[in-house]
Amino acid sequence: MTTTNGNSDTVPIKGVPCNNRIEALTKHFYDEFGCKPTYFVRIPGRVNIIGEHIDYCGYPVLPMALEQDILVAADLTKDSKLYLRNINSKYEKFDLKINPFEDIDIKPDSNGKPFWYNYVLCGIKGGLEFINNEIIHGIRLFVDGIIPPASGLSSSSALVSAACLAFLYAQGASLNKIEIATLCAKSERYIGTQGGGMDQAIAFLAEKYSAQYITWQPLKATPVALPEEASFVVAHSLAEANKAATNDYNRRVIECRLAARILVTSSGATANKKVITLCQAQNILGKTLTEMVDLVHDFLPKEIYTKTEVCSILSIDEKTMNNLYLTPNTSHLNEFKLKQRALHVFEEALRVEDFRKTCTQSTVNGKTAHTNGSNGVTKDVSESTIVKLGELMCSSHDSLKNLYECSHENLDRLVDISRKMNVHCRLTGAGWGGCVVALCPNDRVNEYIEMLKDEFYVLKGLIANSVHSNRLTTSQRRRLRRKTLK
Ligand code: ADP
Ligand code: NG1
Ligand code: MG
Repeated sequence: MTTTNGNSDTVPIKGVPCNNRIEALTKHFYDEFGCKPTYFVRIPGRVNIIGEHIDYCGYPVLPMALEQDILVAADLTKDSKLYLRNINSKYEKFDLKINPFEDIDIKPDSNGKPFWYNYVLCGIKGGLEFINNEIIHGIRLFVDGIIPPASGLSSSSALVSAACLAFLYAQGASLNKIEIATLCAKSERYIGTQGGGMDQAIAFLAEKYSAQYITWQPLKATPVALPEEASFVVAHSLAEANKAATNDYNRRVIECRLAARILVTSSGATANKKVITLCQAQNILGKTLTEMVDLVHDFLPKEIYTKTEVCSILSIDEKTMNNLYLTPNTSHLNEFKLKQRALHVFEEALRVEDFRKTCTQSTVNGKTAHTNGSNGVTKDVSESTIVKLGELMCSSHDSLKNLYECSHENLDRLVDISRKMNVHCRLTGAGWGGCVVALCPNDRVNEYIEMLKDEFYVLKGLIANSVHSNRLTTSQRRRLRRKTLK
């Protein structure tokens, strides 16, 4: 967070650059509200390296923060109103009287797509609950976001978290990083998706030059050293997917809940809580992750389970199933893929452990790795380590594509193109569009990026400059011409 002096000059705060964006935002703020912002909030996006769709099942994940962020200029008001503006004119302005005695209603548009300001309202609603509705100040917020939206890099959580933090700062509330990360995870669920908390955790607990191994209950982040010889390249598939606009995400969440309950019930065990995660099921049964994979084959052998079948296995009626396990946007579903989802979760959790162990092992092929800095942020690792990490990322993508069915043809295309260059990548974030993250040896990064431009972005019509089209083969050039003519 950074503050200004309330006059025309922006005062640089330690660790926060007084850059062009802060200056531009200050000017926009002044032009709109006739006063300078008194503080700024900055929340990063994230890239998840491995551990996809397992945070809400209680398993550890391995994300790191990105430079791209949501930056918000803010000021207090004497009324209890929210005045919300966005530097990007496609996001319309929004004002709201915050009445502490009335619930903030967060409704999507008539097509079920959330309004952009709903994410801000989620943060404020969560903040209000934290202060027991004892609002002292209203706020003016001006948002400048540069995380590609709906792309699996967590623009939504950065926006929710920035709003929640800005609001709580205005109320003089005090809470630590773990508390605010937990509060923001809860707040974002008001948008309708039952997220696991990874995005908000890394938003507040990230450290420079390091990924974080995030564990749950209690929430904890442990820095993980990444190979110095390789870079993580994030590439956009050019397909966007707004997670709260469909029930794809919640469908996976509830399939995992049902699978967890059936595994426990079918094993003859009991669970105190009605809704349990797959990780809780594992703990109740006292099994290893590999044994859980075997249990899935034993107790969830079918490709598809109907609602009637699930009710019969759990000895409950449909109403109980709807109320206990399903969400408003999944209660009409009649078919569930339980085996596939549970297999992905247990195997992905195994991959996270393998990935982390490979990164943190101190001796690689007889060669002692060295660490740099107190938390061991950089290391020497051999080529075989990078190959091993790449293979884990590759298996993760295959599982997300085939078992979890959350990929997209453009993401698969990027993965296939990368494989040709022996670079491994996987979709990152929730999927159905968005980005891939690739692990590429440093000395091949430029070549890799050029290859992605030639083989993907030029053919998709995003770049068609002569430098790149000159490098195309005749058939590629023909395809591009056909595409351009369409
Ligand atoms: P992501 O993978 O980026 O988190 P989501 O589908 O969860 O994608 O959320 C994307 C939504 O967040 C956008 O459709 C938009 O409503 C909101 N959003 C993201 N960035 C901004 C921004 N800079 N300004 C306003 N709204 C934003
Ligand atoms: P994105 O793609 O950023 O919306 C979502 C969830 C995460 C996690 C990943 C999949 C939210 C806010 N975020 O991320 O918790 O489940 O998908 O690993 O729901
Ligand atoms: Mg999101």
